[in-house]
Amino acid sequence: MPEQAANEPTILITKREGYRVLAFNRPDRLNAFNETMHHALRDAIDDAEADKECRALVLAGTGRAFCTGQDLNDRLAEPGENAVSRSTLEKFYNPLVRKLRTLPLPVVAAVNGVAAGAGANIALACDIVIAARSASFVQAFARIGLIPDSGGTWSLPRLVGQARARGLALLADPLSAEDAEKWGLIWKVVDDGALEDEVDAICRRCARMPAHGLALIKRALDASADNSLDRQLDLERDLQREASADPDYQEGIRAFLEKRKPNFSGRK
Ligand code: T3D
Repeated sequence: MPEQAANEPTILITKREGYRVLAFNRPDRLNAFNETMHHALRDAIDDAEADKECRALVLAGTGRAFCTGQDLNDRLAEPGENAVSRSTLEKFYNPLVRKLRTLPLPVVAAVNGVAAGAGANIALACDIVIAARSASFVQAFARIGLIPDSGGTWSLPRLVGQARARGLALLADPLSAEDAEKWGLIWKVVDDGALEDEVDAICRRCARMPAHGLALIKRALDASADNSLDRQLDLERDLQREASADPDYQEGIRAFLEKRKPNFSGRK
């Protein structure tokens, strides 16, 4: 594959009606992250969040990969030097995962091809993960002496249980999209040619739903990972009060009783 031009954007932004697609765009490196791409992604997410017309966000990859995590070309250290002391975890990966989880709109990972290293765990940090049948997920870290990061050690056991999380992390074998769906790691696998349409349909649907309600659902589900049932019940009470104070709730009820489609008010 020809070397990518230096001035080529590392994140391609496509604005669609009601949502945005942010595509990793370093295909010659299977969309591995360099600093420029980290900055571009952070700016693109902030920009999408600020745009109240944007009701869902998609992360995707150009070329044959979704994203393969850190660009390892930037990680060869001199003898005696600690490559990870220069690591971008604190600066980029951790804030990115926190941002995806707390963003007040649904984030969809459209996994078009291999998702490896931090690329796999960034996909898993999204709210809905849809993968093309030819895609795969690789916790590649153990192959190079690292541990799963970008939330992998947190999300994997919660999604697939300890036995499978340990197998994936320690053996670093690729998991096919079909198995990822069977294991409950992702929402859905679709034929390669159907990925874009499937993601488009989901985002359009999200864009018509009660925006504040969806944001509160994300908050409740995220908090549940660390809460007792007792604390979660209290949180549900509080968030339900907040949800029901939103005009969208009344619109939802009216539309149901009048047997018509609701017309929700959007992000405020
Ligand atoms: O340092 C810190 O800040 C800590 C943070 C760490 C976060 C991380 O993500 S660590 C994990 C980094 N990622 C990996 O270890 C994955 C590396 N890639 C692979 O293992 C394989 O490429 C895949 C299994 C994903 C796919 O294999 P395959 O055979 O389909 O493709 P390939 O031939 O290996 O890759 C194609 C090209 O992409 C190749 O370049 P070339 O030979 O055509 O010039 C390859 O070097 C390049 N590439 C793929 N992944 C990366 C990469 N180049 C740099 N960094 C990559 N991550």
